[in-house]
Amino acid sequence: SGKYPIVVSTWPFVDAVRAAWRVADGGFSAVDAVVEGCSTCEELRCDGTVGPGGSPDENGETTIDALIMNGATMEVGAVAAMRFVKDGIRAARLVMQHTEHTLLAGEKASAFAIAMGLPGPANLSSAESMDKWTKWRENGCQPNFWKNVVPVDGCGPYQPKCNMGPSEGECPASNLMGVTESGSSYVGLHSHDTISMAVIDKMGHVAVGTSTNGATFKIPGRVGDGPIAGSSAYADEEVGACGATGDGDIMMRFLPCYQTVESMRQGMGPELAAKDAISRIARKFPDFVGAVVAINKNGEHAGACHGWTFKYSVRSPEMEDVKVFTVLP
Ligand code: SD4
Repeated sequence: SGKYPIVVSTWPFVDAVRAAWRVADGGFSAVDAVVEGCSTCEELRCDGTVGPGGSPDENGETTIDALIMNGATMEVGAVAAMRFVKDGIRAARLVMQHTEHTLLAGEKASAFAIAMGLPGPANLSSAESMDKWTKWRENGCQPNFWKNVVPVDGCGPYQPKCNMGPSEGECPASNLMGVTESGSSYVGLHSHDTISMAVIDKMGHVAVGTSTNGATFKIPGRVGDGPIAGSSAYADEEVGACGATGDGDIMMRFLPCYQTVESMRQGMGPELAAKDAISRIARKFPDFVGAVVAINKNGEHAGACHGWTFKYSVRSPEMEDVKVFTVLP
């Protein structure tokens, strides 16, 4: 029918959506279009938080989390905490298309991608990422992602504020010894965005992909929601697809994209399904910041968000160019 192809992406990543649209409009598969769209954002370093040279971790290193899912076959490929290869979404596709695995992590994810022909080993740091990191250290290393610890020299290493053995339960307030409670803070969240993109191709096949540097100044080793199927993205071409962005540490506990797609399967429209998935998280974590965008097989799309204003981009046959939609919390 005339309603396909359709491309939907988190944020105003207009160039990425255009790139995916050209591929899908040319008759190529949803998977190809998703790879083209997400890798465009990696090359452009969208928002300074996707691709090489983006958000550094506490050690100043930039890593990549990426995922691709084929909603026709339910195959998934993903890479987590990949440090030496710039092409996150292409590495994820290699995992999906050439292995029986779903997720490769760390240095071995880089080694796999290089062995399969992607350029590397490459340094993912840039002048911008090192500058961000230097400023963060000069400003006392806030915000960070620790709770109940004492920084030994102001920027780590860190020690537990109290012993939390199995019988001791929660860290008692009396043991906090006057140390400023920074808690886990997401003040910097607006500077770490994810591209999560869904495509329905001309044949009606659906795919999704995600690529991100994860959370800015994360603890090294942290893996976010980016490479987790059902969390940052999900596609089932019987129903539709979903992409997510935001505070992945919390969102990945709720699999909001799986929730959204399953709600659409049960008959909810994209808007209700997206809102329901977000409100399930907000009920438990009222301070969380995040958003999902959903699309069903009729081409209806909607977003829902909490804690920030969300924007998503769409290109469909009835549009002249990419349109950006704004969603209020
Ligand atoms: C993460 N979800 O790693 C990503 C970051 C993000 O907007 O999307 N921020 O938690």
